[in-house]
Amino acid sequence: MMKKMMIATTNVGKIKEFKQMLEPLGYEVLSLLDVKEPIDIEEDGKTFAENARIKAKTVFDILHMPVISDDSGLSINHLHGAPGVYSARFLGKDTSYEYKNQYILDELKQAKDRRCQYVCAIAYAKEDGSIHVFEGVMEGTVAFQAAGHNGFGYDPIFFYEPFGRTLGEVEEEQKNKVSHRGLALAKLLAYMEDPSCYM
Ligand code: ITT
Repeated sequence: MMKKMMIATTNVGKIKEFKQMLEPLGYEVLSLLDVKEPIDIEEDGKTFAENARIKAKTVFDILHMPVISDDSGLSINHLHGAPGVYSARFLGKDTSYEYKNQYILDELKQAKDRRCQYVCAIAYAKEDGSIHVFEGVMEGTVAFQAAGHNGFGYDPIFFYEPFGRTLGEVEEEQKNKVSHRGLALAKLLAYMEDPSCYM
């Protein structure tokens, strides 16, 4: 029987990546888009880990089933770590990423330091209600121009040196192997297999 896993997100880009990573391992991936009543989550944490915990706990308390949540974002050195935990809300939640990405490119026109990081905190609410958080970081640079239509969000301007391309230009499978989300999820899967490995 397939094991059900609720991903506490409505972000279709995240849902697609979790499906790609978890379905081959025998999980049936559900998301908040499959839940009838919308669940309102107040993301008022100051860190990715805090927000991931808030999302997992809110959804666990309502659905009473194992939950994985993801809080993630892009931190840009030249912008002193922004947009960071505000990545989804940066310049307005409904503003297009075409606009957000162009804004960042313009801000970094004269920048000497183009380094940036994708950070992902995954929180896992277990059946007993305990919550465990795992983090992954991916180092990159802000590209000089947007390229590619794969992935989501800031991927067209996230240049990953080892690939020599932006994440908008690579297949999702390739991204998942090295991404902040892929790394955090790998830690969670190792924990699920052997909880003593994180004691
Ligand atoms: P949920 O809270 O429903 O999960 P959200 O999009 O609001 O969805 P976050 O608060 O965690 O989620 O914000 C994450 C934002 O960070 C996301 O909307 C993108 O702007 C950016 N981001 C995170 N991971 C990304 C990735 O792999 N590729 C591109 N952008 C990413």
